Amino acid sequence: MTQDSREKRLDSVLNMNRRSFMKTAAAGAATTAVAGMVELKTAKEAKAFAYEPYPRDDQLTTVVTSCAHNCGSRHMLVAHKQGDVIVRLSTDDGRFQKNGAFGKDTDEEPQLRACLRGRSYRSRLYSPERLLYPMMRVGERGEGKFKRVSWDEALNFVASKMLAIKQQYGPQALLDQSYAGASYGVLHKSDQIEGLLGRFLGMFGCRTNSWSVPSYQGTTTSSRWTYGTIEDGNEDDAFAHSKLIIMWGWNPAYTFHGGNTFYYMRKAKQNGCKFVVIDPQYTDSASAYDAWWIPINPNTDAAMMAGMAHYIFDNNLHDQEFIDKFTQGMDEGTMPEWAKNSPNGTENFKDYILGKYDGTPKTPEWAAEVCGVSAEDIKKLAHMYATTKPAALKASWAPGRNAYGEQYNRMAAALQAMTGNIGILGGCAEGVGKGWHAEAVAYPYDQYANVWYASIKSDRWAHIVLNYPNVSREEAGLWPRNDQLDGVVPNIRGIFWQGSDWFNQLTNINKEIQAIKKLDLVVCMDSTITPSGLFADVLLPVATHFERHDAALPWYKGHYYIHRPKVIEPLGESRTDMQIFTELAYRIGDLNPQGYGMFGKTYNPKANRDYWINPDPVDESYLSDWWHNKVMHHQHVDMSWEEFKQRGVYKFTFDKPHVAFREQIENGKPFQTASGKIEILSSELAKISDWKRTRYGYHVPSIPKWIEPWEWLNSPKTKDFPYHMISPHPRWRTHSIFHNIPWLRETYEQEITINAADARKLDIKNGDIVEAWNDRGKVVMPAYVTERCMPGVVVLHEGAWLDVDENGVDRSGNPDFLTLDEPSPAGAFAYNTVLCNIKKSDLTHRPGWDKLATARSHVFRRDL
Ligand SMILES: Nc1nc2c(c(=O)[nH]1)N[C@H]1C(S)=C(S)[C@@H](COP(=O)(O)OP(=O)(O)OC[C@H]3O[C@@H](n4cnc5c(=O)[nH]c(N)nc54)[C@H](O)[C@@H]3O)O[C@H]1N2
Ligand SMILES: Nc1nc2c(c(=O)[nH]1)N[C@H]1C(S)=C(S)[C@@H](COP(=O)(O)OP(=O)(O)OC[C@H]3O[C@@H](n4cnc5c(=O)[nH]c(N)nc54)[C@H](O)[C@@H]3O)O[C@H]1N2
Ligand code: SF4
Ligand SMILES: [Mo]
Repeated sequence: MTQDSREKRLDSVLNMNRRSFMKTAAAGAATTAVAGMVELKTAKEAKAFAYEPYPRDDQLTTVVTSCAHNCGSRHMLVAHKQGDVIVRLSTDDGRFQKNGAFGKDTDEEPQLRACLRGRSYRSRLYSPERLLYPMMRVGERGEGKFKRVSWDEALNFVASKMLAIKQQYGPQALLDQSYAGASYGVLHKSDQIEGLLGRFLGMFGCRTNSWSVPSYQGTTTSSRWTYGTIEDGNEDDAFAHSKLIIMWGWNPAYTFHGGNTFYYMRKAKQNGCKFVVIDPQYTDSASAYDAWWIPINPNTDAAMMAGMAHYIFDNNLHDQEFIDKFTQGMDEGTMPEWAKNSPNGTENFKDYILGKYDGTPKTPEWAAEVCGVSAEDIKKLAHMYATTKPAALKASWAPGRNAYGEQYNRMAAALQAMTGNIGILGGCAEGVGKGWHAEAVAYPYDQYANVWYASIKSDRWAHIVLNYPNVSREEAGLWPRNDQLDGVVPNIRGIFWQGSDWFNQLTNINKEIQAIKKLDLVVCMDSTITPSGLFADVLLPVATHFERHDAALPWYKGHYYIHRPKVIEPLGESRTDMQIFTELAYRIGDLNPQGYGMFGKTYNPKANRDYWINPDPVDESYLSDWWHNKVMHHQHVDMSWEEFKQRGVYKFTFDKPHVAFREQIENGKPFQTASGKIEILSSELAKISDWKRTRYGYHVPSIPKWIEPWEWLNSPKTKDFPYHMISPHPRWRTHSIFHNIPWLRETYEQEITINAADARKLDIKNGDIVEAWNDRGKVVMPAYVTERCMPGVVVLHEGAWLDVDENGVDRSGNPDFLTLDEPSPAGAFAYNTVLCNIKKSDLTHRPGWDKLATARSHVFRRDL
């Protein structure tokens, strides 16, 4: 085909009005809602309306699918359709699985019942903020002014810009900021490591990767150092067997970590299990389990744990047999020979705790000064933990999302090991806590995944852009390479967002706002007009998981697969991510046939160019291959792909609960570490002498230690900024997703939680509008005054949609205007290492750009 005729064909293909766009008047008509900035043509009248009338079940067809995103779990959604419109969503009622019957719900095969977010998904699908057409920026970057363009124009613009940037600036100029918005699908994946964007930019030959994960880089690094794997999690049903559950910085009532956690924890409670919560807030989990609440100064968990370890050693309550058999470096007797001559590995953990090296025994009294918990309580908890068997110390990720967060998780692992609670039913070794191993990717990801030319600590991008070329490799957190690009700090000229709202979710947004101005290309691929999208040059509308074919994976816990058929046709002109990357690859090949002639075919080997028109047969083929070759072959599932598609779910049943490291403890299988042991002394760290050449950049002790954070309640900075702000995850949102959902918004307000005594000092009453600020930024929101939060600490949930005024003040109450963009050496984001001040404000809070959502929780709290 000549270039000319191909262009013509594509022209007609790409600009074809394939569907009378909009069976969804709701979506079309209201896309003006981004502060009135986006103007679209009026949509055709709808044949069915997404919200009413309310049809009877026998008038509807039923399709099983799953909910989505990086939300802490993965549940079934059942779509009830009229024509091509979803009019109702329900959830698992037992009947879809093998041998299922209506209502089936057993311990072995519990229902995968959706939470309120999932059940509201219909209003996300048809939301006014839904991105329906490609758009290009017309105003200044960040001004939020866009015009609708054809796919042709948008894709050609991106393809030619990519080529120009790569040619001028080399293979590191484009930054991959894909994240987990769609990481729990098998085929349509957004992810830093296995995602579609990484594969696309890597194959194109121009990619800077973002290696540290916001969720749990401290925890991940700790789990890998200690156990050699992040699969250190039990399945949820194991909780039912615990006699003591310590929820350390863990609030599963809000922040999901698996689908049926609460169900099994309730069973534990019924069996007489005791519960403890260590958290600056008295959480709903604390109240649900009538737990002993131990409020703790944020960022001081490693110190409190060290105090517990001291008590346990001092009273000889540790499990010496377990220590001798399974650990390295817990005490002098478990130190390896080689460590004596290592640059960083001569110390053992017990002697550190007893104060042999620094003259400071880490007694409960010492710890009390640091963490604000009384020595009595530290001793009492240590005693409970060491003498109750089995006991689950579930050390969640938030206390690791801190300066030196990795030390907290390592310290927790030391406690888990010294009490012999690893590899046994009812105990807990988590860490990251990934449970059963899912077959996570469909071909073609197995090939060319994760090729990069520079890889930075993810929240350093703005710092690098603003200071280039005066940035050192350790400041950037560069991952080492074995070639001439080792240590070369990238000159970042463009950013891609796919499955990520990172501009809204990373740290120190004011710095990001400065940095983004300097770039040559910003591309946002999303199904929603997001706060990040407002800072893009090009918005590419992406079909949601209801509008494409895939299979869903559990989120860290759970052992099942859920089928995701294409439930409805893609809304507007949206295309799947896979279609967009495939077509972009072909276009780059058109523009530069010598260099990239095969790009499209290599990127998506099963597809031809007509994939843009109809992706279904190719997607089906990838997925059925995945099911046959991986699920059936590797995991010995005997259900056929056809049957799976017909039922919608496959739940594995195990003959006993899945417990991490059971094999190691029961049968002596080596751990996946260098020594084959649980490494309290990390072999890797012990051998490092030149820190600058590592991805850490700075010294990390080879054993768990308490290290003072940069800012916290005991630092001099409290003179100006006396409150420690933590920013946990919201119950009503998945990060920023669902912020614009009116049904959910009725249940909450983006508010800052403050202790009643602090509020009185500041003359702040419940519902008053307040501002919180530090030297990085200022945010405005209502106050929630309560005694459920300890004095000196304020709580502001992450994920509000940023809304900056002309003075740079964020009126939405997004905590990332106050967070610090300096990660911990091991890469942990320091989201919870924040001091600020707070006062009553005359400024107005703006709860969202969405016109429909209204927060009403204050109505119910008025008389508090
Ligand atoms: N202050 C503070 N900030 C935090 C945190 C904190 O604790 N405190 N937590 C951090 C953590 S742990 C995380 S994980 C991050 C989350 O940061 P993000 O991953 O940026 O947050 P999400 O809001 O989940 O954004 C995901 C985006 O992906 C889009 N998306 C979903 N599915 C698809 C798809 O199939 N294709 C495409 N192209 N897009 C899709 C969604 O519409 C959404 O806009 O936030 C971090 N931010
Ligand atoms: N509903 C909902 N569930 C989610 C998500 C969501 O956005 N919404 N996101 C998912 C994702 S991507 C992730 S990474 C996980 C995150 O899971 P987690 O990290 O467990 O969750 P967080 O909500 O950040 O924090 C949990 C608790 O830690 C407390 N905390 C904060 N700082 C400290 C501290 O320094 N010390 C102590 N002891 N406690 C502290 C908070 O008050 C909070 O109650 O959640 C997942 N689940
Ligand atoms: S927990 Fe997650 S997957 Fe489950 S229904 Fe809620 S938002 Fe959806
Ligand atoms: Mo996360």
